Amino acid sequence: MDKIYTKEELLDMYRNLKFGRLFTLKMHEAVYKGLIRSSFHTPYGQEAIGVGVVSAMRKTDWLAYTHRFQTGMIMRYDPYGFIAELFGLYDGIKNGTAFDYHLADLNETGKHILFILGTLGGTIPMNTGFAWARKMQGKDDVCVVVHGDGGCSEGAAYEGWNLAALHKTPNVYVIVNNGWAMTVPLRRESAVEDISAKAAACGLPAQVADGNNILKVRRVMEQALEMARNGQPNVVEFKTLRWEAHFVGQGNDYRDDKEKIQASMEDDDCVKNFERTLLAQGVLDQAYIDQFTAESQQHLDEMVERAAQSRKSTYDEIYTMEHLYATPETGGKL
Ligand SMILES: Cc1ncc(C[n+]2csc(CCOP(=O)(O)OP(=O)(O)O)c2C)c(N)n1
Ligand SMILES: [Mg+2]
Repeated sequence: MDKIYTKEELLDMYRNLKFGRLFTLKMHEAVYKGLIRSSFHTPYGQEAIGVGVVSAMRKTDWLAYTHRFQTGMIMRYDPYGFIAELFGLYDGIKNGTAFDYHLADLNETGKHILFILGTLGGTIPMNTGFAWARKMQGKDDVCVVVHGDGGCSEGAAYEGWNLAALHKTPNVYVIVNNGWAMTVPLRRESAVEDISAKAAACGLPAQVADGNNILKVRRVMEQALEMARNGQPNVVEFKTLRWEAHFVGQGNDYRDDKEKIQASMEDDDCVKNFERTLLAQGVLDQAYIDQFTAESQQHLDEMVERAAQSRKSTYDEIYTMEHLYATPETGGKL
């Protein structure tokens, strides 16, 4: 039977989901205002995956995220620090040196964010190794490695999955199958529609679920985490659709599935669907939605204004940053 969540758990998921959508809209606007000068990869349409996955995880479980996983990341990190980091400014989580894609926090008492590589696919074997090391150390935390459909078409992914299945590393591999990798549709990158079938061929149990239904995402993820904690690495594939271009400003002319996008926006919007479900169950009412939306928008406006006032890190500050370089000032340690 499906797990039943408490009202507080449901409201918590809702707030994170709605805030994630509003955050995306605000960052989209920030690109056009010239406040974000790196690429911003909008997660429109797939926000439920970030929220569902992170809400199922323990804070001590490790997360290797992707460039389109912002809704999960702002649950782990203070959104203000994340915004200032996106703006490349001193107030950012890594003082504006990592932007949104190269944050890592391997401190035992920190945010448990794993290293990720800009080279797609490589994150998978690297964090299979990390999980293997944790197992050898006798820890019971799970390493969740998120990847897109495109990233899973890189050879490195299969090396990682093979090692995981063989050595029973405590990993859950999350595949966000949104039908596109940059300008390449799924049908031109993979002969198999369910990418997870390829992980299954390596010996990993696989589940496929609707990524636009936050409750399904969370339930499937909870099962996957339990399985991994009990010694069985596995893979979950969430089906969704990328609504926009790869990054803000790319343009969407190459998309040949505009009708599908339209239908998804109208009938399969993860935020609207969850709102409808919670309204029908009486967990919240329209007044709650309106008030939360207004408060979140104000909060986002204030954070953007404050972040925009932050300064850039100086050369000397960057050079001596402990989290970037091992220097004489840090005693040669990272
Ligand atoms: C090995 C490699 N090839 C190409 C790129 C450039 N690149 C960055 S993101 C991306 C598309 C990724 O698609 P997917 O994994 O499906 O994630 P999505 O953008 O859909 O979330 C590409 C091709 C890269 N970073 N690494
Ligand atoms: Mg993709």
